[in-house]
Formats: sequence, C-alpha cells, structure tokens
Amino acid sequence: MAGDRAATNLVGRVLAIVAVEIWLMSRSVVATSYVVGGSSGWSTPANGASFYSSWESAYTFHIGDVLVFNFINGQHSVAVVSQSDYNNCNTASPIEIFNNSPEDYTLNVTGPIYFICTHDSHCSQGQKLSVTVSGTNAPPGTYIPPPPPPPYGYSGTGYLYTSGAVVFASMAMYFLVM
Ligand SMILES: [Cu+2]
Repeated sequence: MAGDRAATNLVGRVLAIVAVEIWLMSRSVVATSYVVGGSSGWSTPANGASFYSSWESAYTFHIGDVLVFNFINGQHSVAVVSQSDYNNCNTASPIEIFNNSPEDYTLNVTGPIYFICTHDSHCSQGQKLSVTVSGTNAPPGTYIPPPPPPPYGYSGTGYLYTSGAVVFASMAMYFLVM
C-alpha cells in the first residue's frame, strides 16, 4: 500500500534523525570531570611533584573536560601559569588565579596547560600540575560506530529492515555530505 510505504518512510526518517542526533551527542557532549589528586585533592603532596605527574599520567584529557580542584580556602590557590613559571615555580605572574574551592576548571584550549599553587613554597614542594589537552574525544580519523537504534515495540522484520535501511542510508548520506 502506498500509504503504508509513506508512513514507513516517515518513521524511518524520524528514526534516522534521532540516530544521527544520538550519535552527535555521544561525540560532543561527553565531557568528563576529573578530581585533581583524587581523594588527596589539591594540596602539598607528601612525595613531591611526582604525585600530580603520576595522577595526570593515568588520564587523557580532552577539550570540554573539567578539572575539579578541591582545596582549603586560604591555604592554597589554583594558578594557571606559563611553562617557565611552572618550571621555576614563579608565583608572581599567573595568567589566571582561583582562590575558592572547589574550582571547576574547564579545559578549553588544546595543548599543555600548567597549574601551580601560589601559597608559600607549595609549588616547589610539588603542588604543581601540567596536563596536555587533546582536541576531541577521539583522535582524528577514528571511526565512531553509531549507537544501536533504540528498541521499539513493533516486531515485524520487514518494517525493521526498512527502517534500518533508511537509517543507514541516511547516515551514509550524512557522512558523504560531511
Ligand atoms: Cu598550596
């Protein structure tokens, strides 16, 4: 029936749009929050700067991810500094400084970023963190498989096949247009 075919196509198109939107959301909305230093938070580490460098090395950071600095107000700060100020623990010229815990710092620039505490000699005692931010949640060229279509009640295989074909044809066209 022509009417059934039209209705099937309409449903297929709607499903295709939903599938593409879910796929886009899965790519772009996935931002992760990282609590800097874990349960130790942002403080003067007992074992020096290796504490934060080893914490950092366990993760891969991407644009949009958030670093959560938990610290005691008045005892520590979160300062974004240049690489040389990071290396030399120069607290005199921070690019940005945050004094209220928790500081939720969104990573919005690719490349390395450097944080130190400006209080006393905390930086030279190891309260310093550098992370490298990647551009996207996947390396360029990575194939991200589309999520499986959501289940729905109708169990007719012909209907499923048609809708699936429309979904994948639409996704293929989408990729071609991109
Ligand atoms: Cu400090």
